[in-house]
Amino acid sequence: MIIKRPQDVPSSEITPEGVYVNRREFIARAGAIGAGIVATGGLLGCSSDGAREYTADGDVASGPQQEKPNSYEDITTYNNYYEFGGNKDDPSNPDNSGKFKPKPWTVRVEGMVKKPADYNVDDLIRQADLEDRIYRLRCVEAWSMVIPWQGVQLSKLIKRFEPSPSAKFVEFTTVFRPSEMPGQRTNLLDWPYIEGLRMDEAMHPLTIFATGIYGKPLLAQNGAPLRLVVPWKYGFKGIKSIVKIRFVDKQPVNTWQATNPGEYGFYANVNPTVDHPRWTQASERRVGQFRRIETKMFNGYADQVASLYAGMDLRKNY
Ligand SMILES: Nc1nc2c(c(=O)[nH]1)N[C@H]1C(S)=C(S)[C@@H](COP(=O)(O)O)O[C@H]1N2
Ligand SMILES: [Mo]
Repeated sequence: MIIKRPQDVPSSEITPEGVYVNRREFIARAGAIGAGIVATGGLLGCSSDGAREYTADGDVASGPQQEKPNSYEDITTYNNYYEFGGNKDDPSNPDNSGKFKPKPWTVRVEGMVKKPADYNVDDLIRQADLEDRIYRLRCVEAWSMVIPWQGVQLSKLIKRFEPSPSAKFVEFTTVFRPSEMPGQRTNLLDWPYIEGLRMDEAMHPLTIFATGIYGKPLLAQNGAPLRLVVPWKYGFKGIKSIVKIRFVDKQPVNTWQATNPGEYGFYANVNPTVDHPRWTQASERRVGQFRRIETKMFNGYADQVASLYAGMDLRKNY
């Protein structure tokens, strides 16, 4: 069971005015809001499928897979978001992401679907249940973080869009705004960034669209206002600042696969037995710690997702 946010908290209170305008002020205010949430207790959930209770210090209060979440500072300053630059500290630098406007935001739903439309992101999220979940993010360069996300199960949104039976995959696209995203004025990648999931992966209860971290709205560097989180996959599947969801019958070509197919595939399941050509995937370093830890199959979510890949050769389908 997941304890939900009270329905009577308007999203205008969860997302304070001016949040994205002045980052320093936002962090100060969000800190106060975050402490408030911890003090009231009821807003943070504990569940069997991902969500955990955490304290103001980030300690996990209970749960079988308890892991200490990374600090808000780590999560918001060590990022991959090439639209804001190629270094880990580029996306949080206001020189790169300070012009980005995540409000208002529209998501276009199209393709093989009964209810194609432009959906306002606040309406979309308000109508779904916002849940708190702690997931490990595993990046392909063998680092990881544990992040307390807020988000909605993607399956709940997809059901509302009513995909047709011929839709076998979902393709996601990041916003293209070179005037707000300096990386898009370079050829670091082919823009816009694209990702894809098989329909059953998109419908899996662990897959969420995240809108917040530690009870605070997502900052630009983490993919504001809406990004994908697929906890058993490598980090690059977690496409940020999504503006388009397309239902298709053919496997989409994702950006990293198009850029370097020998190194990055479509599935990107965390797999300690299949090394990346340039580095081991058998162990990882948690950001903020020095010791390396053993990487678990499917990032530790094997009991919940291994059946999705029964009979597939995971060396070929990397
Ligand atoms: N649009 C877009 N989405 C993206 C990326 C990117 O460069 N552009 N980087 C990906 C990679 S490689 C990782 S590891 C995660 C990092 O998410 P975080 O910065 O919130 O931890 O975002 C993914 N989503
Ligand atoms: Mo990554």
